[in-house]
Amino acid sequence: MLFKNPVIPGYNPDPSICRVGDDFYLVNSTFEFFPGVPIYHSRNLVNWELTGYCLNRRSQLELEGCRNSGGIYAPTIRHHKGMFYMITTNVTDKGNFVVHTDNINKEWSDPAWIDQGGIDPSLFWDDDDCCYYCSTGNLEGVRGIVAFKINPMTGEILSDKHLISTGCGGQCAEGPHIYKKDGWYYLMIAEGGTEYAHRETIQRSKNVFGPYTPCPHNPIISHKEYKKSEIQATGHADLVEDANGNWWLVFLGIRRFSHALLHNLGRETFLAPVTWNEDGWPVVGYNGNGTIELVMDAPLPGMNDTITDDATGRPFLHADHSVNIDFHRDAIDKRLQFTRNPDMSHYIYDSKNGCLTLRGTDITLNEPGKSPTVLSFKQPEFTTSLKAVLKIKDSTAKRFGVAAYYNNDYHYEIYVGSDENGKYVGFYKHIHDMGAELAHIPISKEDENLNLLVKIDTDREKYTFSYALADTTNLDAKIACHEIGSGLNAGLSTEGTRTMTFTGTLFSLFAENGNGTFETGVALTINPDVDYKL
Ligand code: 6LW
Repeated sequence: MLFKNPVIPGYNPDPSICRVGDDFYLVNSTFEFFPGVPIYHSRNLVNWELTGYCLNRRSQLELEGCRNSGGIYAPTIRHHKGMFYMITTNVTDKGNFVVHTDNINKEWSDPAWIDQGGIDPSLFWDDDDCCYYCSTGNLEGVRGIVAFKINPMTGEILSDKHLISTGCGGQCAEGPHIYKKDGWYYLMIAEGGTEYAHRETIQRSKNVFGPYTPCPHNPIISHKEYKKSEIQATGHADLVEDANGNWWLVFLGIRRFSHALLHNLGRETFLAPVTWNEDGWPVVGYNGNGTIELVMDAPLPGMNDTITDDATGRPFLHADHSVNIDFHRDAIDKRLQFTRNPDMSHYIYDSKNGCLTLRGTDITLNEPGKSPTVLSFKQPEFTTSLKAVLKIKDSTAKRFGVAAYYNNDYHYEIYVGSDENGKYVGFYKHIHDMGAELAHIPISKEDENLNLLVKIDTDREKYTFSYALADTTNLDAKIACHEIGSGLNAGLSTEGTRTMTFTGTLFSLFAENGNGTFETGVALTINPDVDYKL
């Protein structure tokens, strides 16, 4: 069955996966965004639904003063004897912690903090039900992967700490996971750092604390020598076996939007089939060299209900990554996340009338380390069209609108502005420490009774912003829009950020210094990707 990577596109890094019966659950890191650690569910590993978050209370996730890309680093999700566990790191709070629940669709526990530094914690249960912890760490001055026995409910350390690996030759050994198969303990880790040298290696031992022997064909996945591929920086992986006995690897990767070594969609979640060779070592994909492709063919599990043949007549399991946020639904769409901990009094959701009013404060999009009034969802593809409707009448905000938003240093936005001369349509770009309003189009008193229909069209080069003044709340209204400005993908790319960041571009509804109301919802369609030569 053919499928297309990434299977969870857009800023969904550091994936970890577990299986319960025919159900797969996958989590990602979320850094300064709240709620934290999304839970995606699937039965075929290609169609994924966001069902909720592990960390949806401030008592679980304190992000006060969190720097850009601080907060929640890589998580691990595991299931053992009826209990789900998620272990991760809040680098802005007290470090490594574990939460648990016996119902993944209900609340998770408050954190059990673990007295171990480092990042990328993981859990492994042995056949005797003993639970082991591993993460990056520093033992007696040696950096590497640290492991010990743990009580996964309380975080209590139950054994000495062991340095079980310093990696298989790469720098930055991280993202460790331990598995047991055919009597061997397998230790899989990411090396090389999460950029273009990223790769995944595996080792094995007859003892959980080692010594471990490296796989002869390490790295098991790497694109660091596959420069012509659009996919780069593959690594930070997790292994899972499906109910049919087939094995799979989920891992992060990036997609370059052009020949340049730049990416704006963030690190995304990819999938590849795994087979075990006659020597008991995993082989990822089928290129024979640890590389993968955007479209792959593999024996997918579960209900393959959305199958259409591709141009050559081969069965292809498609996934729909369009986004339709409807303000008439009972609760705010789960895909909308806040920047750091929100003051919920600033978000007035009116499902009866199908509108969302944002109460802007003096914290603007440019403000570092704070929680502006903003709600964001992840940009899933290069070629998209977004539509939203802003209610001009009765708005009091100095600015409210829609942004292509990476963080407070990098964003482009179209908005209804208000100044001493009245209301206007504005377009603003902010990159590094430079920001400017590049369009300021007055709205007449009469037109203030109309709504502002805004559009953002994206491709592999730029974000194009346009608008129309219209007496409609219909997102599909066929109304000619006027282009007001554009901004390059390069200005919102991770490689261009002035501090090391790990996130990706979002589409964001925001308000500053007063209220602004959005009507109906937000629609994002995915357009055909152009033929491009990297
Ligand atoms: C993640 C770690 C990493 O926890 O980046 O560079 C961190 N490697 O594996 C954030 O994704």
